[in-house]
Amino acid sequence: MNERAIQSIRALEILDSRGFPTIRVRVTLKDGSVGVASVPSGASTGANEATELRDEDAKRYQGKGVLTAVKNVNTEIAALLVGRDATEQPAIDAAMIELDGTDNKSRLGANAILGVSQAVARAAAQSCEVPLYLWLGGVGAVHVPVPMMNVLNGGKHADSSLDFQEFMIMPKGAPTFAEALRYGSETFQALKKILHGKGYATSVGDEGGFAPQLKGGNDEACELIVTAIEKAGYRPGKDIAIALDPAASSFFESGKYRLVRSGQGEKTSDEMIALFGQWIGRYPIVSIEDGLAEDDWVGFAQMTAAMGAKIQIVGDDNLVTNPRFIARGIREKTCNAALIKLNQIGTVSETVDAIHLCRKAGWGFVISHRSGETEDTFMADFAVAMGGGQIKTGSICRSERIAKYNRLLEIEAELGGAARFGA
Ligand code: 2PG
Ligand code: MG
Repeated sequence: MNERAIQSIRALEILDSRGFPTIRVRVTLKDGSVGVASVPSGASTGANEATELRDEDAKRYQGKGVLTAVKNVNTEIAALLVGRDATEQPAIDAAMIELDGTDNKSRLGANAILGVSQAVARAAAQSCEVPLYLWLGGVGAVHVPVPMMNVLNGGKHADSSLDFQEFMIMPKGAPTFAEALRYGSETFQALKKILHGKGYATSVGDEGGFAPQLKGGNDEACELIVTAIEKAGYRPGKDIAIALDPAASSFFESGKYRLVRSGQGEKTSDEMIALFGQWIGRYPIVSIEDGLAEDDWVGFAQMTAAMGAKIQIVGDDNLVTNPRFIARGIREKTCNAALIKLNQIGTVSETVDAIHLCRKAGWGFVISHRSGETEDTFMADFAVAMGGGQIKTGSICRSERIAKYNRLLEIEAELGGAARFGA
């Protein structure tokens, strides 16, 4: 009898960090190993993401219940996979994709499928008595990523005066992950004091960054971050750089970028690129994700041609962790890096495929959380396993974000002298 065969699969409807339902899956193997995984959920989603199956029953959670996805796991998916060897991740993922039978996992739900995919990986790791990062990444999994910490929230993640969704600090000059986290935390606290001193609110948005009504809008956000870095005793650009995710699809309407909240008016694609060009001259920005809208492939290519040699141009909503769109992005020189979110594509194996494509093209990649998260830390192990050297998992507050950082601290300590910080 195969001890690593799947004995049971059970799903449960739980809540995410916004209080909306999501799915948790528990996989048990014959040998008693257990893998549990919870699936996150985005707010500023790309149109081509795999489908997050919601019940659309207005009587429960405003239609956002996931009981259908739970049922799909407990019935069809469990029937398919019970008895299968949990160490055969690619075959298990392929079987679920086939069972679903659609292009975007809309029949069974990407949330249902990913929950199982991740829980299977965890159960297999436990059965083999290795940590998850080692199971997924092998002995080369020693690179602990540099965090991009989202200290000011705007766009769809907060009612602040910021059109741009994420203003992040990246402590790339730190010697270790533990030190990077300290740099980030101290800068976050310095920023809080500065905001307070200026009479701005210090309440936080969905990803734990501050969400103030800055009078100077997006520009003031960058200026305040530079001041906070200095106040905390660090050198902007050297110790700590800035990364942005404007999530531009969220303010792109009828062919124009509408910077309504900050009062910066309407901009064309060219004008947005010019604005970013000025900003990278003025602020220590090293990475811009979704600086343009997901359908603006031409603009993206122009932006990459204009500044891709200087900074990282990351595609998120346009590439949706999908090898098909990433391949197009590589062909058309749309970006030079991809954001990687397991739930945009829906299985562990396909996410690994997406990353392989990036590597082959010489692209960077950033393992990312969603704005609706849970206490699950799968992505921390996954980031170390994939070795790309970058992770984006929110601010330095709110436990659903900190859980990932704490897991990375644990991994770095466990790796000891073998640990490498960054790529
Ligand atoms: C993003 C993500 C995560 P959401 O746009 O990169 O920060 O946001 O999960 O809302 O899509
Ligand atoms: Mg994004």
